[in-house]
Amino acid sequence: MFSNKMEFKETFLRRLEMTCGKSFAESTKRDQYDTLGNMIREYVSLNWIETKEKNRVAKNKQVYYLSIEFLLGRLLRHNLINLKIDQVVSEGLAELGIHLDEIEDVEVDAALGNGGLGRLAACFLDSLASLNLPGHGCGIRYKHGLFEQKIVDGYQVELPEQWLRHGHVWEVRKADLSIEVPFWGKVEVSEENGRMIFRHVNAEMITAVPYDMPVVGYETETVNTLRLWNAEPSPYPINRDIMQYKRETESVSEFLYPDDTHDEGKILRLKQQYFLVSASIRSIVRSYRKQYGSLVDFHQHISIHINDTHPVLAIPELMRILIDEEQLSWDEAWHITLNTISYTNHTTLAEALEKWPIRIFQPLLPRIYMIVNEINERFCKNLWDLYPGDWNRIEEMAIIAHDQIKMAHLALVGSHSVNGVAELHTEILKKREMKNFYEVYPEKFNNKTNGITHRRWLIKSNPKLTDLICDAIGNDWIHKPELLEKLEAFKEDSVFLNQMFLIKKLNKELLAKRIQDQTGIVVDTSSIFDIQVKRLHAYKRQLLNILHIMHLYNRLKEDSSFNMYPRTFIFGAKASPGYYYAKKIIKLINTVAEKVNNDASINGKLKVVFLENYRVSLAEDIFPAADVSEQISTASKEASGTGNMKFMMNGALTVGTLDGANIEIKDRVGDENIFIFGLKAEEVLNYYQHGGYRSMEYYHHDKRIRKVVDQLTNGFFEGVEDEFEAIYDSLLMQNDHYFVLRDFASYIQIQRDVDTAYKNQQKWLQMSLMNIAKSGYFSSDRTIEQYAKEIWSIKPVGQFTTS
Ligand code: 26M
Repeated sequence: MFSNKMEFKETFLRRLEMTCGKSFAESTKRDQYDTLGNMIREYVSLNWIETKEKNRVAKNKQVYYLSIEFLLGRLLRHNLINLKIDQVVSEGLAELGIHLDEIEDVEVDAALGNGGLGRLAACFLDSLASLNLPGHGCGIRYKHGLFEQKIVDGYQVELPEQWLRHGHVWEVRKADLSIEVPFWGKVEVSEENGRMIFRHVNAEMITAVPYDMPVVGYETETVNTLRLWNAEPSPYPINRDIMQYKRETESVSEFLYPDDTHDEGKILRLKQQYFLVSASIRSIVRSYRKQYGSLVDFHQHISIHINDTHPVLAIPELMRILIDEEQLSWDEAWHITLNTISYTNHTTLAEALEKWPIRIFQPLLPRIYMIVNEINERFCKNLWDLYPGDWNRIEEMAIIAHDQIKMAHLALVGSHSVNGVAELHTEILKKREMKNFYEVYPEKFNNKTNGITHRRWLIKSNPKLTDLICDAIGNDWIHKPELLEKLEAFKEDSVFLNQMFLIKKLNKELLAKRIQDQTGIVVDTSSIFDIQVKRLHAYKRQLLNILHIMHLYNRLKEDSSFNMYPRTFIFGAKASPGYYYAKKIIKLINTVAEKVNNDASINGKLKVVFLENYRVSLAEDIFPAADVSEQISTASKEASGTGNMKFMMNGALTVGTLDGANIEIKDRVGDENIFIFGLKAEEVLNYYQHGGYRSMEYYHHDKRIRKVVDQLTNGFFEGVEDEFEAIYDSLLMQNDHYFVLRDFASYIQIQRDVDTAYKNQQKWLQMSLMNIAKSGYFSSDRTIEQYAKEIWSIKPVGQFTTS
């Protein structure tokens, strides 16, 4: 299509005129974006076809990653970089007087996810393709991604997100590959030649139409597929109001649920889950049958991974196909299903564990319910053999109990591998949350510590640091990120350290500009940029951070000689629309910001910024500008965290609890290059088990605590004295479930240590360097290599000889 700048420019101009019907001079930024995007998609289409063909011919084992969320962000620059044509393109465009940055800004994020779990799925796709592994994503093409957040008068306001308003150049609709997904109706059971026959009759069909997106690997010819399903009315006849049917059908892929913890038990959510699962499994089986005929060796060629329990109906759906359509026996079908499916757990929070009332589940999915029931009965019989008479244990472990179906139990029983997402998290699953299951199936449990793609989170987001690293150690690290360790050799190189400093400063200036454009707040780029960006949750303790800021403000006001290095505290966070308490915290952050930023008497030592609408594209500007990374969850609550890794890779130092992957970050950088504080997981869990914590005592015994807690309600914030009563109550009346006051003193102390450390610039830069040098382990390439080898048994595909 083009192999140099000249050819690129010619093709681009010709295509622009052809598709937009305008001259170059008349074209808008959007015309230019659309033209470029379509060009790039076509550019990869040959390799896309070749990848599929190659996998088919070689009979490679393939993995399908089923996820209710894929938080992709923007794709233009990402694809240009992976194709290694970003330079040709940006220079070619520049010669036409166009800035690639401006074109890039036309693209809206594909925000088909809430947070960590969805972004992890997107990083995994990038690593699979970049490692030449045959692995594909299956998800839902939500018409509206995660809501857009506006801050009005300090409060969060949600607007519907509209990423498809101008179309999406990266997708290809494949209506001929549509799948009919049945809901409702009933199951007729009969017997033919001594076999039970199950017929699902009077079902209402929803058509699942696939939209495929190419997943381009870095510097490789591999192009995998992300298949997103769209819900549309089926051509099958129905006997009810057609308009209502159409509306109900389309609602299945209309909205992403905006909660990343609470299981709401809404029927539409269950419909979404079965819609995703059924369309995906049937399409996998359809192409498998075409190639292999029989399904008896299915598990030898196919691996299906379920991202949390949301797609867990993959287990009964595969059983249904093997039994009802393929006419295998239960035991044969079970053998295949068990060996095909693997499962990742992402949380131990009780409120996030999915369960469905039978009264909702059974009418909607009658045949699937029968199969879940049978799985449960056989499982309980096995338990009875293992633990005869131990009714309590069996009731606790059953998949169906008290008229509810427990999705995590189904996942544990029906898959051959169960993994947690960080070492501590996996230990907590084995020793506590899933202890009973670990006793029965010890061989299933394993850990796969999360990772992030260094291609988006370093190469794309921080090009200056990337160049510096390449100048220093070459570019082998891009393919083997653990080679970043070579940077350690520059620890005493003051020229190198100074360049790191200058790059951080430039990145801070870019972010400062953005902050000023968005909020009007002017921040000092020589202050410490101290950042907490993540979903808003009580357990993530944004409250601890903001109370500490209030404390610093109090110190500055009380004592004019109080000496602190100037700091800019930056927050970004969306609260689930129905999460009252989380929304109060947002209001509190904005209220503190208002007060502190407008108080001239503190000489600009303290600034507080809340950036609205935190999302992937904004994150890409934030991580490179951070000095301090706030990872302060109540120990044991954050399964892994992945933002912690993005900060580290960009040279920020972590202030964190010993929770999730923070522990593994500490193990790699060493105690001297991280700021650890607070209760340990064991201590937190012991408090929960045995009691003994009285938040009121900490309030009474520490006047710093008393002062900030009182300020929530005593008129310190004028005009909003009633606003924060719920926060006040949670801390004192409800005994501070997340140990904010318990960890407060220790947090103040560690923040003093940060202040002291930053004053020694050389030392700080060395610490920062060590963080970058040790971040290679947290590349999702390492994570995916472990999944490929230890769970999926898939191997890299050889490169093509053509092209
Ligand atoms: C479930 C039912 C109904 C509505 C929403 C949900 C739901 C959606 C997303 C529940 C949880 C969801 O995500 C959980 C999540 O993002 N967990 C995070 O996973 C990351 C990747 O493993 C970890 O790094 C984080 O620690 C963990 O909180």
